[in-house]
Amino acid sequence: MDTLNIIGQFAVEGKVKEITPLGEGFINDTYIVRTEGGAPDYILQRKNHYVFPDVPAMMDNIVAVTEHIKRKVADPMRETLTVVDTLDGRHCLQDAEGNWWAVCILIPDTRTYDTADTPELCRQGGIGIGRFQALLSDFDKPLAEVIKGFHNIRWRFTQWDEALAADRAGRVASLQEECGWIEARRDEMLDFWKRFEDGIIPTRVTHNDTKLSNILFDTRTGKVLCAIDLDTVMSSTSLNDVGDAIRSYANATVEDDPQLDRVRLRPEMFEAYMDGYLSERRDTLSDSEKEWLAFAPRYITFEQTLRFLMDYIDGDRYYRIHYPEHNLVRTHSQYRLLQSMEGQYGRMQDIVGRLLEEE
Ligand code: GN1
Ligand code: MG
Repeated sequence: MDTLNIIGQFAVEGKVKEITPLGEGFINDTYIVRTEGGAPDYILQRKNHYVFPDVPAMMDNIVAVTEHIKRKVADPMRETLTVVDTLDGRHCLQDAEGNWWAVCILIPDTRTYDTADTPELCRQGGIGIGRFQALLSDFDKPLAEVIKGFHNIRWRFTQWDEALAADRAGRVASLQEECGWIEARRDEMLDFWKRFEDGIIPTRVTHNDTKLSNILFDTRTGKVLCAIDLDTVMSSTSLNDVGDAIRSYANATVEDDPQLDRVRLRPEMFEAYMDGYLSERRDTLSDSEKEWLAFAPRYITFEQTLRFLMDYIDGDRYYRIHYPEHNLVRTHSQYRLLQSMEGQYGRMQDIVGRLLEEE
């Protein structure tokens, strides 16, 4: 694939100097495009159209949301992403092989993190997502559902039941213990989700992939700048954004650590994240959202355990793997984190309760 040819079809400034792969997404392929002179550098992405069946609709979501944010912030070129259109004015491009490509401006003097080493970093991350949600609280255009039932556990259980019945990779028989972890929590998780379906927990514009590495920090101030990777921006519950963030910020290790004694929820990181989040959202959360805040990390960590295990059962079709048992290792590691959250649930509820009382 000729990335130089692809970038040439977008309305970028300056002459391209080099194009290098960036990072390790599970889903998309990402490149940094460096240009000569004073022109900006860019991020070029090949969007995974198996995961995102309608890439143009996804890009319409991203443009609508980023334009809304730009109208409200002090520094619109740094406080959200800027999508670069093609020369003929589209938000993405399909190449001859059917791949979809999109470009945005690389925001200079920024960095991301893979693990949170300090409570201050967690607090900043909480501010980042809290602010993101707050900036979009008056967004009223419909958003496309870019991935059906993304954080909808009822839909995930439908997929799960199908995956077990199909047993595509012939692995189910050897996974009885792991399947039991999922089944034991089915009712509890559906019970939570029903509150969202019934409208008790409100629908909001949410990011849906709030792990630490999707937040950009300003290297000059050390403060949070904005949420990136807006592929999954959709209408859902705010709680999922908090839960997914805690899943990564508060874990003492990476999400696929095979050494399970390193996996645990760090309450001080949970507290710091919640403190930052609530500083932006305290006044706008509904009572039902407040009530379920401490449960949210359990919900998303459960869902992630299910998704990793389901992909292993399916024969590793969704997540990029780096070794044959990778999805099973991810499953065990996420399950250990879930157990750690369950064990500390009372403490997590106390922390949230205390923070909500503070002004
Ligand atoms: C995927 O590719 P990435 O890192 O943005 C996934 C998330 C998972 C995450 C697990 C669209 O995100 O939902 O939480 O992997 N994104 C999609 O690390 O499925
Ligand atoms: Mg993502």
